[in-house]
Amino acid sequence: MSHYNPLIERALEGNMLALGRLARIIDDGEDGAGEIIRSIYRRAGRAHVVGITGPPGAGKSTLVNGLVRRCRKEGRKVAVLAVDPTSPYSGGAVLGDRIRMQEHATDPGVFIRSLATRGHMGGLSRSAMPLTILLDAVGHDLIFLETVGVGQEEVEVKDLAHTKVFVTVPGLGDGIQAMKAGVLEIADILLVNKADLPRADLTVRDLETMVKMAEGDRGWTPPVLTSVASEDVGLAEVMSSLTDHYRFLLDSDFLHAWSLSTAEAAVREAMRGAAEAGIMDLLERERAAFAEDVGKVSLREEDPITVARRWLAKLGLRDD
Ligand SMILES: Nc1nc2c(ncn2[C@@H]2O[C@H](COP(=O)(O)OP(=O)(O)OP(=O)(O)O)[C@@H](O)[C@H]2O)c(=O)[nH]1
Ligand SMILES: [Mg+2]
Repeated sequence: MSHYNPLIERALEGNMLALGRLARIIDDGEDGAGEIIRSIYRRAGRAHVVGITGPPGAGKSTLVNGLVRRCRKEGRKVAVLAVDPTSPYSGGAVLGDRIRMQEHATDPGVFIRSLATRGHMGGLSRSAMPLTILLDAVGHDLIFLETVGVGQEEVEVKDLAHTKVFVTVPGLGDGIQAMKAGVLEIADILLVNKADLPRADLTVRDLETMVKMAEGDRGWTPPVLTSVASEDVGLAEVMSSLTDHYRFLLDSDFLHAWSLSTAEAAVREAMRGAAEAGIMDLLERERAAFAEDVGKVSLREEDPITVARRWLAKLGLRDD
């Protein structure tokens, strides 16, 4: 039993304030985060997690806003986590996304949060995984993760999202960029947004050619779709492609394999976190003895490796 249980109970009943508080505890990396995950983990596993990745300004937030609107019409509960790697120092919300999503601000069926990456390499904030588990556990049917894809960073989205949508816009060299970033290997849906701009058809053709060339044994050929997110054009097709892909995963072995790999990532991450916390606690408790050893290393009476191993042995992490 965790003393977060009353809060968790209320969040499960649909209380947005309670959910917001739990999300904050997790996002701030407070000690309670682990307790919360332990309490709710078994309830998760029902949400369809969708990654929306693409270059800055491609229209990702506008698209998500439109998709959320559609989901709400069907009565589905939705959550949006937007990751903003461009402002690592803001440590919190991205104003622009808030404004664009304002339409849903008072809707209790929509949970929206912006996360800063806080320097964690890999395109997603470290709290993205536990937050996804929380949002899943309290009954969101769909969870959108919006991330800017520059270079390889978005690849980590694959650990969290069942369905990865790569958004691009008409213009020179888009297709080539997508190839470079290894996007085609992980994208499940390719979307040319801003199809109202010139040369959208060329971009579509480029991508279609590349999809054909990259065809592997995934059992799923990524469709190349077009949209004008700002005019709500093409979003019905995106929505039905999302559903098709999820159904494909459910009907194949891929979901099982995917669950195993995310479970492994979660356990590894939890181990890393626990080991780190154990080390910090130990050094805090035995500060004087540790300072003494550090002194020896600085005087070259001992080497850092030997000293580190001796300290890890106290935690049972090394026995040699
Ligand atoms: N012409 C046109 N403009 C669009 C379309 N979709 C979005 N926009 C505009 O493009 C701009 C950027 O849209 P956002 O939704 O903020 O793009 P984003 O990819 O979320 O941007 P970042 O989060 O900053 O990476 C806004 O001014 C939108 O109104 C579209 O289909 N056509
Ligand atoms: Mg955005």
